[in-house]
Amino acid sequence: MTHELAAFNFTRVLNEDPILKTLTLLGTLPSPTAVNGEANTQESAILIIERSAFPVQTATGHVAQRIATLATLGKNDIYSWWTAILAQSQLEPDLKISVIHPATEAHIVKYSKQERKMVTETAEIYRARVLPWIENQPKSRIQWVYNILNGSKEQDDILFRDNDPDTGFIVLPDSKWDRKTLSSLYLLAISMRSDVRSMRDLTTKHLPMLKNIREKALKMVPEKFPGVASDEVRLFVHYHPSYYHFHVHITHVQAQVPGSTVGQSHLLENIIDNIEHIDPDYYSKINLRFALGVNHPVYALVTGELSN
Ligand code: M7G
Repeated sequence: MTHELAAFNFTRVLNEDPILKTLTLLGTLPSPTAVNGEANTQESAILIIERSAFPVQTATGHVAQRIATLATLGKNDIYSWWTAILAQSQLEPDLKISVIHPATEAHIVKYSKQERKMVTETAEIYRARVLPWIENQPKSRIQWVYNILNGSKEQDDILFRDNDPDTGFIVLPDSKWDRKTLSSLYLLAISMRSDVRSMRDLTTKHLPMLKNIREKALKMVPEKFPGVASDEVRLFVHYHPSYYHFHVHITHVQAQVPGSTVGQSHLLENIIDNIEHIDPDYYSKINLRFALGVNHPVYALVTGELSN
C-alpha cells in the first residue's frame, strides 16, 4: 500500500524510549515542491513513532479479543507472562506518528538522545546571553503558531477562542495528543498577544491574560470533555519552551508529559501567585534551575563563562 511515508529513506535512529514506547527516526522525504517532474530533492525528515494507547473498549470488543498469537514466557503458580501479536485491525490504529518535514538542525538536536544536566540560568545570564539568542530565533520557527492565530491552519480543531487582543487565546489539541484518550488529554492555549516570548517576560500587565486563560480553560475542559473534572486539569508553562510565543499546556493531571524535563514545567497557578503576591517582576529577577539537553543551544549560553 502506498502512502506519504512509503518514500521515507531511513538515515539513523535519533532516540528510543522503551517506557514511552517511542522510536524517533531521522531520514529523508522528497520535497513536496519537487513532485512534478523536477529532480527528486530529498529533505531531512523526523518521524516520531509511538505505540497507541489501548482503548478501554475497542470497536470490535475488548482488546484481549484481538490477540491472534500468544507465546508463553513463563509460568509460576498463579502467575504467567506472555508475548502476544494482535490481529490486524482497520479500526484500531497501532501507531501514532508525528512527522517534521523538512526538519531543521534545531529539530534534529531537540529529538536526539542526549545527556541532560542541571543548569542555573541567572537573571544576568538571561539578559546578557539568552535573551539575545531568543531574539535571534527566525520567525519561521513559530510559523505554525501564526498559522493557527491567522486562521489558515487547524481551524476545524479549535475548541475555544477568545479574540481579545490583550487577554485572548485559542485552545486546540496539542499535536502530541491522540485525541481520544482522556487520561492523556493534551491541549494547548496560544495567546493572541505576541509580546510574551517566554515566562521571563511575564509581569503584572499580563495578569489579566493569565487569569483569563486559567478561568476559561478550567471551565472549558469539563464542558468539552465530560469525564475530566476541572480539578483534574493541569495548566503549566515550559521554561525553556521550544517555541517562543506564549502558550499554556493544558493536560489531564495523570498525563505523562513526554520530553518534559526536571524543572521545565511551571504551574500557571504558581506563576500568577508569584507575580501577584511576591513581585511584579518575579520572572525577570529570579535564577531558574532546570535540566537541559547538553546539545540545546541554551546549555552553552548558560554554562559558558560570562565575560563583562
Ligand atoms: P513548548 O513548551 O514550546 O515545547 O510547547 P515542547 O515541545 O518542548 O513542549 C509546544 C507545544 O506545542 C508542544 O506540546 C507541542 O507538542 C505542540 N505543537 C508543536 N507544533 C509544531 C504543533 C503544531 O503544529 N500544532 C499543534 N496543535 N501543536 C503543536
